[in-house]
Amino acid sequence: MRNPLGPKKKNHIFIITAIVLILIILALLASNTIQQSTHFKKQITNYQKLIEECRISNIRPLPDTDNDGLPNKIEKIFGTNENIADTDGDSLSDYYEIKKYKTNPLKKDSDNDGVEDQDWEERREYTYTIQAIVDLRPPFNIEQMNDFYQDARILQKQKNNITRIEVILYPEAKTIITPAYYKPIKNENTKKTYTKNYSDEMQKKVQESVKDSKTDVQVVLKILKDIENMSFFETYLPVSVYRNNDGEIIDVPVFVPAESKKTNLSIDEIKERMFFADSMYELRTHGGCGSVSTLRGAMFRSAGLPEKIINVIPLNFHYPSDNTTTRLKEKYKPTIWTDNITEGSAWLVSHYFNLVLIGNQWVRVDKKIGPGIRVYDNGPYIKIREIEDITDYNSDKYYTANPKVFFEYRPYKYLSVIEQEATHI
Ligand SMILES: [Ca+2]
Ligand SMILES: [Ca+2]
Ligand SMILES: [Ca+2]
Ligand SMILES: [Ca+2]
Repeated sequence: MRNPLGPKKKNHIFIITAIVLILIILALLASNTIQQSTHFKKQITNYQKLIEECRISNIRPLPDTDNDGLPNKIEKIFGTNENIADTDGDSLSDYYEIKKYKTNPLKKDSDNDGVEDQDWEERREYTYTIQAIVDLRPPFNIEQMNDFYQDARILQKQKNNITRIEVILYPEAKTIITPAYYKPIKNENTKKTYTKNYSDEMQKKVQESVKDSKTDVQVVLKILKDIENMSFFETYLPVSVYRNNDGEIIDVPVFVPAESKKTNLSIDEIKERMFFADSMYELRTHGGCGSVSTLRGAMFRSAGLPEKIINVIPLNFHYPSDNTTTRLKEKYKPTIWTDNITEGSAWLVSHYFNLVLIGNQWVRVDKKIGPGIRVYDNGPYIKIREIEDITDYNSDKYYTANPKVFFEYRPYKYLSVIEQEATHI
């Protein structure tokens, strides 16, 4: 006869052991998650620190199988799929969810409120954003206005060739710069243009100067360093471009401001110093943003790094009494903020810098790599388009340093600028 208590007792012991085991497993999992997230934070912080200290040239290339901008190593930490750019299929890439929107890359609907993460308003709930409603005249490109730092959509076509646009800026978006091993390439974005007119000799010299660079990031840093040591000629580069019926450039008159000390030079001599890359490189001189992005661009192209120029406009330009302007001024402490504009004085209508293909991502490059929406000591800026060459400018009618003309045509006019804090922490 079997002891009636036997199996029951055994059952109890079994259940208790099972519960204890489950508890141990749960505790281990929890501590592992905590460890993982602390470990992750530490890794990201170290990575960011390296980037911010501009020691990026020391970072070895990291494989990024799905080419979404997140190296496999970082995907492992987040639990995202290193073979799929958009793990949860909500149409936001893993990189954008983690670094731009701060939404959950593993859930289509991060906060379970029934609205998926890609929704225009929903994705503003997880990070600080600035919304600008702006009336823009051409030239601008709405597709190119959507990138890692901002989203844009057309609200309404207005009269007189004006388009009302909503732009959302993501000031907290920080690029992960993943270098690739340096290998010069030849394509559309490395060829010569009208002003990026690098000669064979210039190309040879540039390639010679970067020959010890192991990664594309090192090449970029080397070129930036070289430009730092060149001399500054003149801020102005207001150009008008005259083309014939076939669209070929016939003349590019350069406007020299009255107060310029360089007026004893001929127009051609001025162009040599601030307009054409080949002679700028030879004379080791350059002008303001449009000029220096031409020189930089020609040097990147010479080195076989694909490059474009981007055109940005300053945010909230002429509203000195507006509350948001005051706050943004405090936040970003821009060194140029045009409250009082006088005719003929140098003032900022728009700004130019470069996009360079680094490790398969187009990265913003100004004086440094990855400046985000804040360039130099100014900002924030809104990107309006990408161009190949500074003569694609063709907007001198509107974007002029003459305030009278500027205010008459209003190439852009902000109707409102509103900040919004994240509602989820
Ligand atoms: Ca990846
Ligand atoms: Ca991925
Ligand atoms: Ca996603
Ligand atoms: Ca998501």
